[in-house]
Amino acid sequence: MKEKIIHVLKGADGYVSGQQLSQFFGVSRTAVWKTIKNLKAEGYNIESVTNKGYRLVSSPEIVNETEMKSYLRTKEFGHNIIILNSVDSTNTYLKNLADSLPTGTVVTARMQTEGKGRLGRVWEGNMDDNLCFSILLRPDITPREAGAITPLCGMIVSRAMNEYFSGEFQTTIKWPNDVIVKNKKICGILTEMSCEDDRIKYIVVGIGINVLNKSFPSEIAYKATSCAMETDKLVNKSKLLADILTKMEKIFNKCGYRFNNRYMKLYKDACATLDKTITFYRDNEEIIAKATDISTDGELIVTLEDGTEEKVFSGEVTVQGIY
Ligand code: BT5
Repeated sequence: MKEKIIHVLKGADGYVSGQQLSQFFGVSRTAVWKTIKNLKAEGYNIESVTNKGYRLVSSPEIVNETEMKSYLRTKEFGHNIIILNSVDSTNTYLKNLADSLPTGTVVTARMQTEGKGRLGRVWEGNMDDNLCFSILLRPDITPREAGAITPLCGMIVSRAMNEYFSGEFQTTIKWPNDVIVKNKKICGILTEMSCEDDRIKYIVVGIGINVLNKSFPSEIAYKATSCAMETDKLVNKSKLLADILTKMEKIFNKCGYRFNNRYMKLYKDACATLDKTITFYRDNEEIIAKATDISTDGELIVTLEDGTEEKVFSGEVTVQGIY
């Protein structure tokens, strides 16, 4: 009922009367009034004027279940959502409960006290700066194949953000999975999994998007950016989250969870590393090469200065002009 009323108020040009809403949904006017009261308690600013009805003035600035679901177009992803004020890490929280939760469950928080990057690194973010969330997946793939999930999610987030921020800014991907805007990182992804024998029990994909940050700690200021630093457009985090989950379910259902040929064009189109000069380390030796292609497993194919080709599997590459 809450989602339905919000949907009508959003689509309305002006006021909608309690009478109209009660007739439309076949409920009493008291039921409408109670629902509006609950929506206000959730942070919706709804104006009520006698003899005119209700008008939606603004939606909550933090992720809100009703708001998110009013945009969500999925069968599974995001239907079960846990919204927290503060948590150590949404990934850790979801992993601890994963065995008892349905696939597609999402955990999001206004603040992480121990936001994690890969290899024990830290993911920075103050209260309400980030849209940070984790999603629980149970794909039927092997642990080795799961290496594709992070870059695929990077590509999906990049596409969803490009649609959301169309005309404002464009994102691309720094191989394998940092989402970047004008050579600076706007989103990081951390995938963690639990396996049994050679099968995956579950995968938790954690996504952190810098939304409202106005500045960053000095160590990362040169390579980090946020939506607020790139555009004045107000960001509805609930919609952005719903858009990402909708795209994620659609693409995974259509193309699967393996890095296959169907993904190749989508990934290459999003990847800013190709055709650039890169630096990587092999046995502590610094190597300069040109990034020429992506392999069917998602590795970066590079051409060394002597013309030989090599595959770079993961880890740190510095891309000229990026970071
Ligand atoms: C990542 O690791 O980029 C993965 C970040 C995943 C964060 C999400 S938030 C929801 C979920 N819960 C968690 O606890 N984590 C996930 P990595 O590629 O290792 O990059 C980490 C590096 O990025 C750091 O060492 C910094 O240099 C830089 N960094 C840290 N915070 C940043 C930020 N807010 N924006 C841009 N760069 C940042």
